[in-house]
Amino acid sequence: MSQGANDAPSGMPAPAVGVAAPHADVPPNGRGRTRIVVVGEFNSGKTTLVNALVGAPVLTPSCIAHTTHPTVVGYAAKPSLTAEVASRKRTPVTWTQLDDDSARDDIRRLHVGAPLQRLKQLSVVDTPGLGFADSESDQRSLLPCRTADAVIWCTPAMQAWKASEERVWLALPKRVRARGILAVTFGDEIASRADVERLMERLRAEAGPYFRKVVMADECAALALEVIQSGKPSQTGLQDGRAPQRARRRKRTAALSAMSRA
Ligand SMILES: Nc1nc2c(ncn2[C@@H]2O[C@H](COP(=O)(O)OP(=O)(O)OP(=O)(O)O)[C@@H](O)[C@H]2O)c(=O)[nH]1
Ligand SMILES: [Mg+2]
Repeated sequence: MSQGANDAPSGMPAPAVGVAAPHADVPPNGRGRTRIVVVGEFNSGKTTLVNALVGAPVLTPSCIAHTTHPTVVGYAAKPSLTAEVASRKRTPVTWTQLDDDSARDDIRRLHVGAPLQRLKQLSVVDTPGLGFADSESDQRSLLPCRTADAVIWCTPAMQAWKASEERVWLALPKRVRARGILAVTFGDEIASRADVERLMERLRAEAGPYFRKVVMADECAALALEVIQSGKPSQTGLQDGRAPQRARRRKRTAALSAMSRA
C-alpha cells in the first residue's frame, strides 16, 4: 500500500521539476499559503491530480493502494514524510511503515514535504476516497475542506457526477461549496472531442449550479499556477510572517477569483 515509489529518504521519488533551493522567506508551515483540497470518490484520480497541481510525482497513484489519510503536500527544504497524531505531534515515518495497518491507527493526517518552488505559495491536500468505507470515514476525509481556499471534487469522465456524489457534495456546508471546483478526470478515456463537449454541457447543467466552475482536470494545473502567480511574495509582501490578516484574506480572495476566471 506504499504511496511512495521508494523510501529514500522519505519514501517519495525525487521531484522532477521546479526544485528550489531552501529559501529564507518561507513560512514554517502551510498557513498563509493558498490551500487546495482534492476530494471525490475512490479511484477518481485525486492523487494523480494532486501530483499535477504540485508539478511533480510526490505521491504514487494506484487503483489498488488507496490513499489512507488526508495527506498535506507542502514546502520543505528537504523531502520529508511525517505522521500527525491527535495531539498534533508529528513523527517521521516511511511509506513502508505505513503499509502496516496497525501503525496507522492513531494517525490523523500525513505531511509530505517537498523542495518545490510552487509549494512556497501553495499547499495541496490529498484525501482518502469517499464511498469506500463508512460515512464516518467519509466525514473524516471531508474535514480538510473546511479550511480550504479551494476544494476540487474529482469526477471520472466515464461515470461523471453520480447521484452518490451529488448527495455528499450537497451535504457540505454552503461556505465550503462556494469554494468548489468540479474537475473531470480520465478525460483521455473519452473517445472524441465532441463527446467531451457533450459531457461538459451535461455537467454544467446538472452540477454547475453547485460549483464555482466545472473544468477538465488537466485545466486545474494551469489554474493552480494562476493562483500562485496572484500571490507572489514580491507583489504582496505576504510571506514575511508580518502580513496583517486582512491582507492575507485579500490574497486568498484574489487567488480564488483567478481560479474562477480561468
Ligand atoms: N487513463 C487515466 N488513468 C488515470 C487518470 N487519473 C488517474 N488514473 C489512474 O487511475 C488509478 C487511480 O488513480 P488515483 O489518482 O490513485 O485515484 P484516487 O482517487 O487517488 O484513488 P483513492 O486514493 O483510492 O481514492 C491509477 O492507476 C491512476 O494511474 C486519468 O486521467 N486517466
Ligand atoms: Mg488517492
